[in-house]
Amino acid sequence: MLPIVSLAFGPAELVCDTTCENGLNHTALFVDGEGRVHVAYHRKLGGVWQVFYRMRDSYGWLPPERVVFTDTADAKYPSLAILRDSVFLVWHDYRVGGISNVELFFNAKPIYGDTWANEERLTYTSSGSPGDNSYVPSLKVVGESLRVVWYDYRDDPMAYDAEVYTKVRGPSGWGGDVRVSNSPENAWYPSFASSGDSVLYVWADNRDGGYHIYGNFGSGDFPIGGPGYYPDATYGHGRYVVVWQGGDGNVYIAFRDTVWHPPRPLLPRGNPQKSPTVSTSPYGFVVAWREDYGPYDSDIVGVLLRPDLSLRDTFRVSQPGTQDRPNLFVGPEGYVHMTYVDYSYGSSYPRIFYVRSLSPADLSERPKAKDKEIRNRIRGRRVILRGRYDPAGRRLP
Ligand SMILES: [Ca+2]
Ligand SMILES: [Ca+2]
Repeated sequence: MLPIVSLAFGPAELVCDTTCENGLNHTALFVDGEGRVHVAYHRKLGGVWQVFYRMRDSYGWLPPERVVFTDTADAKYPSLAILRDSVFLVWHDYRVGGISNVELFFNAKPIYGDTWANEERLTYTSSGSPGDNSYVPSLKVVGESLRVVWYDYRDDPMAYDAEVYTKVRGPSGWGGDVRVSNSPENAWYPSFASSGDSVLYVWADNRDGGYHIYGNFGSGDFPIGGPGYYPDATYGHGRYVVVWQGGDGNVYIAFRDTVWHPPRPLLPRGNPQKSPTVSTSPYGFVVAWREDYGPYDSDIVGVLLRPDLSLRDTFRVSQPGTQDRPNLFVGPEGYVHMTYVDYSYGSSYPRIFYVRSLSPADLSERPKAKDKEIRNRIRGRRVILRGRYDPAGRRLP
């Protein structure tokens, strides 16, 4: 039986309408403490992908800002974070050596600044072999610092052995590149989550023949589950939570409190499920993914989970055609913000939409308490109102 869909979303707002994509890193959306929505994406201009940024404040969407201006080389998959009133972007960029040497770049500006004047190249590997590439960075705030993870072919530029790397930007700038994974084969599409000084890295790893989900707390890789691809991770309520696209077409979830618990399919219902992402909320966790309902219709759907990861509610953002690659951000009040890529104009004409839930993510359990409160108030007023009143409610002498 399907649970009733009850978390509702407001109307979908178009963020970018002409050939734009994002979201493979799950971190192209950020909502700051003032409720401003920040989105990064790449958009095709004259046949070349360039990085853009756009903000929505209480007055609506501000004009898009172009961040990269190299007309001859692609720049793709920006990841975004806000820290201390500044916007930070990291992306992978083809300007140094094209497809033979993709490198990470970084830029930053004040939230209400209008120029991106702090561009910095973040990776400098050049082994001389083709394919010495750094791909799909994911940037997050960790304490008072920024941490980025990505996958990198510097250890085997013939492209059979990508490894996960990370680096941190503290008060004195970016530190050195640190290798995280130790796979004899490819380690792809990393995500991470942190609690205090502890950082869990996760990725898709093909050391076992076919891709499985592996993880690492900074020393020693371990298997988490699989077969699977495209993992995402979060920390909250005393738990590390990992989700991924399983090899059988279901989204899987696994978690660790003091030990790892076995993975399980999250909401198997016969439709292929892809590209999951997970976020902590004040009331538990939120997971969103792409679910295929037919060859030409996919929607973004998801679940609200209690802190113990039991199912509380589901949601579905219905739109004609194919929607994919949801990015999630749950604010401190529990509102669920999402962006996704819409392919309803065709796979060559992707667009980006933004939606926000109409209520916090605890909707399904709060109304009962609220109703009771309201009933009590009404009952109380009836007691007070006993006596003689005119039809407008004025007390008669
Ligand atoms: Ca390189
Ligand atoms: Ca759809």
